[in-house]
Amino acid sequence: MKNCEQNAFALACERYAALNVDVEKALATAATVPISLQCWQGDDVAGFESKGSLSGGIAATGNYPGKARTADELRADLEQALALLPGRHRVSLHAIYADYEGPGVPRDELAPEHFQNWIDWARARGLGLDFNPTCFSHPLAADGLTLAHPDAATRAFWIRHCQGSRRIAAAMGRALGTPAVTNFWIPDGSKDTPADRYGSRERLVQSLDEVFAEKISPAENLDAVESKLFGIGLESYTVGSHEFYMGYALSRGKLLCLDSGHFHPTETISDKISAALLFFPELLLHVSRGVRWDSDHVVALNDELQALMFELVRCDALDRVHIGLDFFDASINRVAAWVIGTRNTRKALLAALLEPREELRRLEAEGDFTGRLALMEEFKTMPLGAVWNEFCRRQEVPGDGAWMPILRKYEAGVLAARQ
Ligand code: RNT
Ligand code: ZN
Repeated sequence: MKNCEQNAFALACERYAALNVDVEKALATAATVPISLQCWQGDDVAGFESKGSLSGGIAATGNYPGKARTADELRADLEQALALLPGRHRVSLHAIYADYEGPGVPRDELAPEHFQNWIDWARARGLGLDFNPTCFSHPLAADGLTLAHPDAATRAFWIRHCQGSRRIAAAMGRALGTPAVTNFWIPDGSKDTPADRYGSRERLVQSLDEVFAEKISPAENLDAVESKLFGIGLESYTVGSHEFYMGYALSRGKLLCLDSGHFHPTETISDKISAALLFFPELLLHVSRGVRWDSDHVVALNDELQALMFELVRCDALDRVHIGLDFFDASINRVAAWVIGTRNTRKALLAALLEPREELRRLEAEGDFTGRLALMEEFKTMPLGAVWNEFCRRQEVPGDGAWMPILRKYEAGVLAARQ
């Protein structure tokens, strides 16, 4: 078997070399690009704050056994997932995952000390951390409005929470020596047609300006804002639409976050990358998979994921685009969901790095669109799998076909004991 795999890799290298593709270079780059794992896949976006239910127009469906109930369990699950993932990683935390002893702290009083356990854990494992204020699953977000709320006191509460979140993120960035990307996503919108859209959007601008008033070094924290098309129960209007945040982020020097599940079904974020990169120094991605009403299915190795990774590589933008994951599925083994979605993301990245870019550009420049199409199509059946398994071997993680047995053991041992 070992010999077969080595032969398969050697043959694959020959095929790519014939197209002038440097496989070694692709392997080296694929290993260094960080992918940020969303902590919330581990427990259906529940967090440790209360027993309240998930709100904000998002939903995790399913009740697969074994979900993490404590920060220690969540970290154990993350470690199991990370052990099966090649390449560099970060972990993205939400404010509701604060981990501390003693009485509960209101969200607008959360501070770096409530995340010290996470920081210590990340430092010990060489992981960077990213952060998200949690503007949902809370009584003050019950009517679907937070930073755009008409009530000034409610708005002020969420502003304080978002301000505190930036300080928490900066502490993480400082402690770990790599800036945390703090992503601001709010659910604000309405189920039915509003009479005054301008007012709520104007309030959101004012709230965000207050949130970002404090100067924080980009060496410690980077702010991103995330748009959305609609949420469940918020079908008619979203305050933070794509145009809203394009304008806001551009005028305020913030990162634009593009979530692949947040646009019309035939509208893809892959096409937005090159346009946005001409105006934004940096972007954040929420790599996800929209299926009908749900924007958060586990990332599959499909055409859109591949198109997205092609764009990052073709635009030479791997150092300007932060890759974060954003899916949550409670209907399958949650640790496996991380592994499947993350491996797919990096596999698509590796495929993009193996693209015969120069040859395709040459054909395009010469107006040979027939040749371009022929090569793009034939590229799809190039021996990516052999290169991927070699990549996993060098990164000292199991190749395809070899990680699932490890996870089944983890499920039978650790997860089953959580009943
Ligand atoms: C919701 C947004 C947001 C959340 C996370 C949990 O539609 O995509 O990014 O999924 O913050
Ligand atoms: Zn998202």
